[in-house]
Amino acid sequence: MRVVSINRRTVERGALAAASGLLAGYTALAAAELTASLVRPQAGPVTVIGGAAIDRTPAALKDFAIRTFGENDKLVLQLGILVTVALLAALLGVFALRHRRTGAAGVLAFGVLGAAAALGRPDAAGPWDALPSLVGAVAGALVLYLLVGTVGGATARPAGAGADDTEPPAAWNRRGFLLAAGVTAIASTGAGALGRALTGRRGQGATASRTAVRLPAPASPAAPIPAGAALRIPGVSAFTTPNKEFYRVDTALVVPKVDADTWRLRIHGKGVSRPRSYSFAELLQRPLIERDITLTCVSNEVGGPYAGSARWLGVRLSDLLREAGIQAPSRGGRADQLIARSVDAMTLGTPVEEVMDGRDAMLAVGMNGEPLPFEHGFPVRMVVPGLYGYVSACKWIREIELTTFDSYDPYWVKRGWARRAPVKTQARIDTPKPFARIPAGTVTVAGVAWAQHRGIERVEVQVDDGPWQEASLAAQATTDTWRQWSFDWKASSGGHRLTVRATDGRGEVQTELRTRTIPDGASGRHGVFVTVG
Ligand SMILES: Nc1nc2c(c(=O)[nH]1)N[C@H]1C(S)=C(S)[C@@H](COP(=O)(O)O)O[C@H]1N2
Ligand SMILES: [Mo]
Repeated sequence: MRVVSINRRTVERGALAAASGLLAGYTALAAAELTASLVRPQAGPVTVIGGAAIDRTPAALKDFAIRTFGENDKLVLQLGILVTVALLAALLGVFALRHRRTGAAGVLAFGVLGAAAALGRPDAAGPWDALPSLVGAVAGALVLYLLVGTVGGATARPAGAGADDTEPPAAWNRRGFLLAAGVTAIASTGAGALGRALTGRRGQGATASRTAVRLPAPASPAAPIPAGAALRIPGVSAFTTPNKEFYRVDTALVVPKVDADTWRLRIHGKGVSRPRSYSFAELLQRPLIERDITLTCVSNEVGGPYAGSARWLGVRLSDLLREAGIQAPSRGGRADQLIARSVDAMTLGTPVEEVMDGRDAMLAVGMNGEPLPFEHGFPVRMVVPGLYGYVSACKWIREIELTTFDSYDPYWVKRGWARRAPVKTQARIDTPKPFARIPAGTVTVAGVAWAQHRGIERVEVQVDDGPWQEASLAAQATTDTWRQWSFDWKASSGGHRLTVRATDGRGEVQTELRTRTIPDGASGRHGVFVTVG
């Protein structure tokens, strides 16, 4: 009986120690959050460790994460970090039962790791960025040391270690522990909430600057969208994607909130005879172009959701480059790569030739009639028709540097993606959905197809292994936008496979060759299985 009672007390102590560890971890994160709100929200430990993890994730794993978790991938990553911190904290708590000082020192060691991650971020603002992790760790270590102290340092010897050993009196008292733990939990929750509130207030200047923006009318308006560009078939992607539904792909765990009033864009580098810097107001005073352009992500699987079309308003990028004295490489310009840098230290590399070949490459300030949403790059982002987002669409841009493909690899290229990446021709079946059950009779098969800057000339549908049949095309708004299509299918009972393929404006049929998204975008044809009857 006695042995059993010793074990129970040991287990009880262990549980309380683990709880102490959890509380210490919670306190550490809360204190770090509060400190980060004063220093820089992006310097918080979860954000810097998450950022470091994103940067080190192999392309294949990142692809898997995007495929599996979609736009929730960042949430999953952050939850993963929290679960890991909780596990480590609980373990440290149990460990601290026997080695109180070393346990507390362990918390400090994790703080040092967090601080190192903070200082190693490409957008680190300075030594202060280490502070959130360090302050959090000190608070966490103190909590662990004190709470485990109330649980009692020495544990009972292992069962059976000697029947005559009297068990040490329970050094902890349940009430004392609960009181200390309760106070800690409340204080930490308060600190965390205060931190979040302060972080929210930091973004107020940026929010106010966005609210104050009055977008000027374009000097060169977009051509009206032809009435026939939208087929109005239920289930087909809207021709213009509302901002709230527009896909979002980036590495930012905290959406940058940039104050447009202090924002500036610098243009410099190879072949720049007149380095330039522009304020947001200066950009708005220039003649603006307005264009419908479909944006697609290189991580989009065949049939995937990472494509969207918007009406962009912005400054023609080639105008700014010419002002800086830059020539296209085909005209003897020395720089063939344009590196766009964002406020969060992302780098994207775009071919100068494409930007200057007459297409509507722009520094966008407006998206569907409003200033860019923060998630989509406020105050200014790049948009280049015909190129995947990762080689063109820099959000929260702050700098353009002219260089060469030989001398510099931007962020994604360092991680295995191609230096140059024109958008591949794709057609997508939006309706019926994969594995849908539909009644026999006439079924409208419909979706969108895109081959930006080449245009879509033709879309065909194949039922099972039958012949390719011509789909009807909606009007083509511009070659830079996607095009809706539909096909009336006389569906007979049974299981069927529907496959679609597009032909671009140059007469090139979309390949059936299936490739992965890495290194330069997925190819292959979208198909869905459906059951009729
Ligand atoms: N600063 C920054 N800009 C960025 C990215 C990023 O991670 N950081 N991702 C790029 C990628 S991969 C794509 S596909 C587009 C997506 O733009 P959206 O989120 O507005 O749809 O933004 C591009 N611009
Ligand atoms: Mo992308």
